[in-house]
Amino acid sequence: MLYHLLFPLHADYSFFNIFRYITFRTIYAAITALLLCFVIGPWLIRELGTHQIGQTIRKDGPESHLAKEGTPTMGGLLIVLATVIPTLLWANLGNTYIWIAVFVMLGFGTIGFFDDYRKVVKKDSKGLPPRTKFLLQILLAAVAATLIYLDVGIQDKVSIPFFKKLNPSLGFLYIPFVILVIVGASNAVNLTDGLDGLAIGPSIISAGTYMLFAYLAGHIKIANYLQIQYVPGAGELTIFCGAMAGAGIGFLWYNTYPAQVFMGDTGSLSLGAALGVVAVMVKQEIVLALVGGVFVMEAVSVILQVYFFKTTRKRIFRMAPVHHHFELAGWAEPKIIVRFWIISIILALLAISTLKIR
Ligand code: 57M
Repeated sequence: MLYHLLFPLHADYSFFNIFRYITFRTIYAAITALLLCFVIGPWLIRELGTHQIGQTIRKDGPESHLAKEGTPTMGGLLIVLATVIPTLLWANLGNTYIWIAVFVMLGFGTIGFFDDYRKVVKKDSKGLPPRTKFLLQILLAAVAATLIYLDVGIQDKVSIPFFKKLNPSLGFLYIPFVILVIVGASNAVNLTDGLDGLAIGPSIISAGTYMLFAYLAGHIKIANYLQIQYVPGAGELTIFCGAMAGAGIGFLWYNTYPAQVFMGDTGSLSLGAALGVVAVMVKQEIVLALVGGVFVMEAVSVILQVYFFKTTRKRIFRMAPVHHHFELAGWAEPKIIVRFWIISIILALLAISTLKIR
C-alpha cells in the first residue's frame, strides 16, 4: 500500500525513488513486523491469558513440561499478522506471487486456528480430526499449486542442488509435488514446535535464507550469472520473507525460554506452509530440505520411531520427535534449543553454498 501511495511521488520528489527498491522495502517490512510484535504482543498475550487460552500439557511427555501448563497459546496470530500486514504495506500488490504467499499463510493459519480453538477453547484435547486437518491442508495446497502452475512465470522445472544444468520438468506431477512441499513443510514445522523457541529459530533462519534466494531469483543479471532459474517478479517475495523473519524475531522475544506464549498450530502450520510455497515460487524447492534440515530431522525421527516400534516393538529414540530424546537424556531445554539453532545456521550456510558449488 505504501509502495503504491508513495512511489508515484518520485515524479515530483526524487527522494521517493527509494520506494522502488526491493532491498529498502524489505528492511522496512522487517522493521514494521518487529514493531508490530512489540506493540501488539503484550496485549495479545494478556488477552489470551485473560480468556484462558492456555496450553494443557500431556502427562506422558517429559516431566519438565508440566510446569508449562496454562502458558497462553495461539501466539501464531501475532506471527501471521506481523507477516501479512507489513507485506501488504511494503510489497507491490500487483504481484501475483505476493498474493499466493499471503493466501497460503492465511489459509494454513486458519486451519491451525480452528485446531487450536477446539483444543484450548472448546477443551477438546484432540482438536480438529487429523483426517479433516490433513484434507484441508491438501485442498489449500492444491489451490496454491494450481495457481502457481497456471501462472506464466512458473514452469514445472525443478532445481536440483549442486547441478546447474539439471532442471527436470515434472509435467503433470508438478502439482502433487508442490502439494507435498507445502503440506510436508507445514507438518514438519508443527512437529518441531515442542520446546521454547525451537521452531521459531530455524523458521527465522529459513525465512532469512529464502529472502536471499527470492532476491537472486528475481534479479535477471544475478540469476544469469549464478545460472539459477530466473523467475520474473519473484524478487518481490524478498519483502514477504523479510516480514516473516521480522515477525519471527518479534515472536521469539516472547517465546524464548521460559516462554510467555506458544505459537500453537496457528503459527506452526502457517509458517511451514509459507516457507514451502516461497521455496516453490523462487525455484529452490528441493534445497528447502537442507535449509529446513532441522524440521526434516524432527519429522524423520517420528517416522523412524513409529516404523521401528510397529515392526520390532523397540524404540530408537527415548521419545520422538528427537528433541524429546535429548530432554530425556538430561540436556537442559535451552541447550537443546540453541544447539538446534546452531545446526540450522550451518545447514542454511550449506544451502547458500549450493549457489556456487554446482
Ligand atoms: C505438536 N505439540 C507439542 C503448542 C505448540 C505422531 C506424534 C509424534 C505427534 C506429536 C505431536 O503431536 N506433534 C505436534 C507438538 C505441544 O505444543 C503445542 O502444540 C503447538 C504446535 N502444534 O505451539 O501449542 C507441547 O510442546 C511444548 N512446547 C514448548 N514450547 C513451545 O514454544 O515447551 C511447545 C511450544 C506443549 C509444550 O509442552 O504442550 C507437543 O509436544 O505435544 N506427538 C508428540 O510429540 C508426542 N510424541 C510421541 O507420542 N512419541 C511417541 C511416538 C508416537 C512417536 C514415541 O516416541 O514413542 C510427545 N508430545 C508430548 N508428550 N507433549 C509425547 C508426549
